[in-house]
Amino acid sequence: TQQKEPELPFFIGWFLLPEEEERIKCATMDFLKTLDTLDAFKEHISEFTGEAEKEVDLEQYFQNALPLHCTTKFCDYGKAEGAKEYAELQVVKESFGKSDELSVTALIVTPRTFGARVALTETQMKLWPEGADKEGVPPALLPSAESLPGGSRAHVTLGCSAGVESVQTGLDLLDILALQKEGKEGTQVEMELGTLSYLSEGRWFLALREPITADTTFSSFSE
Ligand code: 2AM
Repeated sequence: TQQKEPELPFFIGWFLLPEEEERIKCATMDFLKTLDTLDAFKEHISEFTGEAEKEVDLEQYFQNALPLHCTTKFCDYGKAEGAKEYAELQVVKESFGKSDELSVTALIVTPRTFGARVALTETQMKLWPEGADKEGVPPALLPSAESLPGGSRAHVTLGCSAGVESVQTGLDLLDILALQKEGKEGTQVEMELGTLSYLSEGRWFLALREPITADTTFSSFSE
């Protein structure tokens, strides 16, 4: 008899509990509402709209269809490199269905993506695949990705602009972190949630004064 291989999911990661999802969505939407009214943001509005003077409603600008989560491994139903090996790791199998708390330490906004930076704990790093920070990173961004500590790419995609895929959020995050490391921060604005920095070309980074924590379940998603 033929033994059918168990199918691999679309992706694996930490999924926010429904009530947490609502809370995070509200808090981050409030931030977007404030951001697009700031003079500092309006000064660079053309980087979002393509024209100066035009207004943008960031809440409409970013869309997200998936449940809020932090991807550990994009498996693509087994087509992604290393998917099977990852799913078979003892630590992955043991963690399935378990609760875990994620800590969000910053928010990023670019013309392409809106995301939350996740600071992984040492234990959570055990679920972060080897080489995940560099996977599929465009050559121009690779030196940056390699210069940052492991887990730097960890994030929750909160939204993407029209036609942009969510994989872009992690790349935008790496890009911003590398610029910060080089000391390329421009304008800084103090906000209720923390310090907002502008990093040119429509890239914004909000370092949260207090991390936002969220309860999650380590699980998988398939469409
Ligand atoms: P995200 O983690 O930035 O949100 C389904 O597309 C999910 O898998 C999304 O959460 C997406 O991005 C993530 N994803 C898609 N392609 C990926 C890739 N090549 N590497 C890492 N994550 C990917």
